[in-house]
Amino acid sequence: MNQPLFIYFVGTAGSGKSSLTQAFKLWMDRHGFDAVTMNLDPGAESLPYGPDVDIRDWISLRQVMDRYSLGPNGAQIISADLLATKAPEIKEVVDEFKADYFLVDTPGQIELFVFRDCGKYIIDYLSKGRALIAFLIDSFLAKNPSGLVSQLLLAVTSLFRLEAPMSSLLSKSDILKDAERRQILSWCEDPDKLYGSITSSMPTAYKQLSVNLLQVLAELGAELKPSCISSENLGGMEDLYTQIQETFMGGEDLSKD
Ligand SMILES: Nc1nc2c(ncn2[C@@H]2O[C@H](COP(=O)(O)OP(=O)(O)O)[C@@H](O)[C@H]2O)c(=O)[nH]1
Ligand SMILES: [Mg+2]
Repeated sequence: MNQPLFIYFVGTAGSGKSSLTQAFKLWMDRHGFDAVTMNLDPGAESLPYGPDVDIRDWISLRQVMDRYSLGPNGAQIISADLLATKAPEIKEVVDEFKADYFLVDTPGQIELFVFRDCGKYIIDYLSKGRALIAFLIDSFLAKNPSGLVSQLLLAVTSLFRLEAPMSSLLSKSDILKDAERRQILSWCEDPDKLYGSITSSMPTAYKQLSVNLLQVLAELGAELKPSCISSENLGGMEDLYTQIQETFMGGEDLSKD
């Protein structure tokens, strides 16, 4: 492959982005694929993997706090904006690797990458046309139907903001009991079931809102139907790999075996 593919792991804080970066890298190594990890979170204190490319080499949250007399939240915002200014230097390092895949761990708080302009800027600068957003839906939050819908809406917002193909993943699926997993997947397949579960204890005034939101999700179709994945037991890694192939190569297998 000439041009590398970039997989951006995006999701709410704690949804498992850093863990999945580590676990998918492990899976790719085991299968003989050439993957490089990249950390884009300047505020990451400890990571479950040693990033090959690390934004902390350019931006230190502590230094931003000291320099601008900010607390951690303000410094996260400035750091996110600084991220875009470092794009040319990051690209130089990226080009040196000559890897097939870059697994990109995005900042802990989703709004820093999705709501500010730096996320789209970085994606376009590093990987225009060669980026997949792997959107993590946290299983723990998705057990509740409104938690699932809120995350699906965030996935739609991310798609809208980042303008790149997306795969949605039900992360940490190992924590779900079989019945819970089936329930979540059936909500994703059947909007009527989801509507029933979501409105059963909802005040009437908000039911129409649910109808409208679920209609938006139904119209967006397959893109948002998650597949289960677990960084704990490596379940679902092959499906993610297949989705990457289908998105960029029309299903052609790039296996090096
Ligand atoms: N059981 C289980 N826990 C996970 C999994 N992925 C992440 N976690 C845990 O969820 C928490 C948040 O994970 P992290 O990767 O830091 O999330 P991030 O904020 O999105 O980067 C950590 O305590 C992880 O150990 C998983 O697949 N299974
Ligand atoms: Mg993280």
